[in-house]
Amino acid sequence: MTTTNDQLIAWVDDIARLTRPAKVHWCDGSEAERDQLIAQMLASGELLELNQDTHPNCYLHRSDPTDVARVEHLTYVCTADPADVGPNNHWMAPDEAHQQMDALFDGCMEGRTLYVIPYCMGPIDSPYARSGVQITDSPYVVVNMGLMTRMGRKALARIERGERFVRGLHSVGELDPERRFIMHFPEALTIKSYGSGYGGNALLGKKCHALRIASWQARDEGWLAEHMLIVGVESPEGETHYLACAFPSACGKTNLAMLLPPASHAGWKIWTVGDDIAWLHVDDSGQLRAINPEAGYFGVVPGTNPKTNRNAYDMIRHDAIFTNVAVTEDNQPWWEDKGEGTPALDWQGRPWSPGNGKAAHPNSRFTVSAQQNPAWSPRAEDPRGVPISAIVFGGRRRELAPLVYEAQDWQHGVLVGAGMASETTAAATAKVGVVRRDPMAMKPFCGYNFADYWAHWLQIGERTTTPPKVFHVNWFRQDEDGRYLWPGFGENLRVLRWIIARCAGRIDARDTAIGRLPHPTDLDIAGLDLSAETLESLLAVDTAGWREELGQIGDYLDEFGDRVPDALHEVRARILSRLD
Ligand code: GTP
Ligand code: SPV
Ligand code: MN
Repeated sequence: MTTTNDQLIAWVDDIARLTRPAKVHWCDGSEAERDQLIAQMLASGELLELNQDTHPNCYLHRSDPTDVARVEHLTYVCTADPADVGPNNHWMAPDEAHQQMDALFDGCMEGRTLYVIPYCMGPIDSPYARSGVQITDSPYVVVNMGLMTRMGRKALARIERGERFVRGLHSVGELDPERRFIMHFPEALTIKSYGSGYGGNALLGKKCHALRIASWQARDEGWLAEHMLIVGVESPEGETHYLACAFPSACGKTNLAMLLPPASHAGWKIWTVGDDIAWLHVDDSGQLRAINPEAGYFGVVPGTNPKTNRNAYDMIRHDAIFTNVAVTEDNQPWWEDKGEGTPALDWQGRPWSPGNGKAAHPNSRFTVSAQQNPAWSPRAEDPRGVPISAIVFGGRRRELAPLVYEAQDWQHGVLVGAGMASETTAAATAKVGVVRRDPMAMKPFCGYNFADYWAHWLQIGERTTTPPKVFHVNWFRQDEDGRYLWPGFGENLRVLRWIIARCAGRIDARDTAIGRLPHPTDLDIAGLDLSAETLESLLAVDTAGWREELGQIGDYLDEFGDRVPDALHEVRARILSRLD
């Protein structure tokens, strides 16, 4: 297989000349191709077979121990004007960046195969979908891209019809952290990634294309590319509302997107449209709609068990790739809070010993096709996407942020998003558990200046007939002993019900300085082991704490100077005066 697209041929030739592979393989996305790659990786040891009786077609990949998560300090956006990327990104001049990267790529594929992966982000026949081609020397990346995107012949056909495509060049290189960089050139629709084989660093369709490059394109073209799950909530009466929810990495998107209603909620159904990325457009009638650009899940494994997420637990029992989990004596995958079994070998393949830390890496992941999700929405392939009733922001906050509150209006909602903060997690290689600002959960992913991004959000609201309501949730409040106050997981449906009742105008709310909160009697907590005092503290507004928080949000906005839209300063002043 090759292509009729001359530009694509010329680019692949250029890259082959630079990287000097032994072979070039054009990926067609077929099952035969995938089976051949898996066989090849089993032979080379890049994949290990898991217990095929308990976990048919499941494999384990152990990544290099220095290469286990995204590397934000090595991730750059390279544009002509540094002001365009803002203080939220690392910047390098494009010429310098290309020079530095091309020196790394020089001859790096000698003796290896160069794979050409045409892929499509979004339903293949959607006007909102976008194309890309990734070049890589990693068969693991090829197989993962096959699960995560619409990959191969059909994607190439779109490009051959003349559609522009994002060019992603990737090599695992020497997996040397000193020779590792993830560079984006949004003005040239180009990505160059060297020295990592892990997740968002290496599966370029995901964070590099569908967020960093796409957010830049979306600003120019009038849409949004967001770090959001998309979920449909169907009531027993058969009414479905779709919510788009932005939570930072490892803060519960996959879990909420495929939530299993608890026994107390017979008749309720949850439909997953997406679990990590949403592309949002205002349609001709002024309605906000969302598609999921991805076709699979690259999800956090630890914590997945029949009680927290039965759907995910069942989904990853067959045809899944595990990265950096432990294994049991009989070669089943194992992870912390799996709820059964004991580890024999840890994620690095060493005999397990508690002295060596966790058995599974905290950022160990599964890759599966979305079609394996029992809650996969029939609307997930709808080329026009689904209509969005509400935007929900959320973070991991031990204190302060209540269980749920509603913004006063769209402008306030944009401030709530811009002021988001969350504790850092193992999804990136930095200290875990530190509260940091993570606007719209996009701190690591917005490909341009946050100030311009907030202005763009304000404009999107103006283009809708009625902007969706905006909410903020926090499943992670803790008591002094570090115990979670809210049960979370399936029980989060109780909060979604309140959100939907608000969207449908069926329920009243308690107006406070920071926004609208549920009257305690309006949140259905029947059957939960939750005292009145705990509920009260989950729904309390700590005035002094919020005054301090809004002060910090003000300082944060000031880091972005006079590009910050006035409206955000005005709303902040309004909230502050309400707190006095
Ligand atoms: P990325 O894929 O990194 O973008 O993460 P995500 O937002 O999809 O996070 P995910 O759903 O995978 O959850 C991450 C971790 O949070 C897992 O260990 C979950 O078990 C845990 N978690 C998810 N939802 C809840 C919840 O409602 N309460 C509590 N306490 N933990 C949760
Ligand atoms: C995240 O870190 O938000 C992820 C995992 O979803 S990765 O694909 O590695 O970015
Ligand atoms: Mn993510």
